[in-house]
Order: sequence, then structure tokens, then C-alpha cells
Amino acid sequence: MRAMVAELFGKATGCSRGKGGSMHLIAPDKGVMGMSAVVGTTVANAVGHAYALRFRKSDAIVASFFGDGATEEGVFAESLNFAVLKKLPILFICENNGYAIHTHQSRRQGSLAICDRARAHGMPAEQLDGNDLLWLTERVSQVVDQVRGGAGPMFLEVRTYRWREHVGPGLDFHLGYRDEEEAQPWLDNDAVPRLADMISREDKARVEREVELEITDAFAFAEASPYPQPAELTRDIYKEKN
Ligand SMILES: Cc1ncc(C[n+]2csc(CCOP(=O)(O)OP(=O)(O)O)c2C)c(N)n1
Ligand SMILES: [Mg+2]
Repeated sequence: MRAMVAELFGKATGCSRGKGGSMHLIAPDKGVMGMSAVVGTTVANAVGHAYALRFRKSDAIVASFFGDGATEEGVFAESLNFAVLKKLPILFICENNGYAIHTHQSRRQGSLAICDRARAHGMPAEQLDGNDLLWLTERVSQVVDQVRGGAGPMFLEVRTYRWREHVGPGLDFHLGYRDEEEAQPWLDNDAVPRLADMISREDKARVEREVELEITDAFAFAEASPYPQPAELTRDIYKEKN
């Protein structure tokens, strides 16, 4: 949390040493192999990493996260095809929130059945409800075991919804591309309060306290951290010699 928030502040203690910002977080020691602002590109990076894991005879698998918009990029099709061809240990997870910026999926895709497109490449695909966290956790762990066991790539489309504007904390219903009626069922059925209802009031208060503390601590850490030195400008451009 500290390294992530410090990165948002552009500080030297950030996980990308303050040079990545919100869209280029990376933490290989934690298994986070990198994010990119260019929609769809991490799908190919993830397939490449799965190929590397195969070479290294690692028992790790890759989970590649992307949005519904990313499935429209050419690189998406190329990456899925290659993953199936090489039977790579990778789980593709599409977080389908119905929108790419202000455009609904139905105005961008001839077929809304994203899973069918994954199946067309020759891999099993399944749609899951992103608000049902317990089933999501159980099903994903089953699928992870299958991928780890050598089943080859698998695809999950997880249905969800965007509450706020595309970037930022504001509401954007006044823009007219969607209405509150569409959003309300998602707000009412949100995963977090649904899960909170399953635990005791004391546990809920404790979790909230711990989370608030962790966030407050991370922001204080980020604010107190220094900015990167000018010499950082030319570091991490090419692979450094050890
Ligand atoms: C190749 C490319 N085209 C366009 C953009 C501009 N852009 C930024 S986010 C975004 C929408 C992405 O939608 P989706 O993949 O569904 O992700 P979401 O934000 O909904 O999670 C677009 C088009 C971009 N960053 N990269
Ligand atoms: Mg989306």
C-alpha cells in the first residue's frame, strides 16, 4: 500500500521509483509484472511471461487482468491464440464493467459474448458475477488449480459496473451516456456491503479500522517521501548490468 500510494505521488519510494505514476505500477517481487496505460498491451506481456515461466519450469501461473475494451484490440486475439497454441499456464480475467470510457459495449462490439470469442480460440471460458465474492473466490481457486495442473489457458469474464466517472471520483450521470437507473441495481447489490453483512458488527468495525489505518499510514508515508533524484532520469531505460 505504501509503495503504491507513493507511486501515485511520484515519490522515490514508489514501486516504480516515482517514474511510473498511477498507470505504470510494477512490483515483480510481489508477482505484479507491470501495468500499462495502453489498453490491451498487458495481455501480450502476460502471455510472454507465461512463456518464460514454462521455460523456467516454474509452477507459477499468470493472471492477466483487463477490461471489456481491451478485448477489442488486435493484440487480444493474437495473444489468446498464442496462449492456446503453446498451452501456456495463464488465466485471462476480463473485468467487464460495460463501458470503455463513455461508450457502452453494445456500441462497440458486434457480439457482446466475450466468452464466445475466447472459446473460438480454443479455450474454456466462463462468465462470473463480480458481486458474488464467495463463489468468485471458490471458482477462481478451482480454475487456478486446473491451469496450474497443466490444463492450458482459461478465460473468465467477471461482470461488474463502474460507479463513478472514467477517471476520478466524481459522478458523471449528467453527461448523458448512461443513467442512474442502470447503475442502481449494481449499487444496491455491491460486493463489499454484501460481504460485510455476513460478518459480525465488531468484525466489520475492526476491518474498517484496520483499512483506514493502512490507508492513512500510506498517504503519510507518501507525503513524507522525497522526489526522485535527477540521475533517475536515465536509469531503468535499458536493462542494467548486474
Ligand atoms: C490503445 C489505446 N486506445 C485508447 C486508449 C484510451 N483509453 C483509455 S482507457 C480506455 C477504455 C478502456 O476500457 P476497458 O478496457 O473496458 O477498461 P475499464 O476502464 O472499463 O476498466 C480507453 C479507450 C488507450 N489508453 N489505449
Ligand atoms: Mg470497461
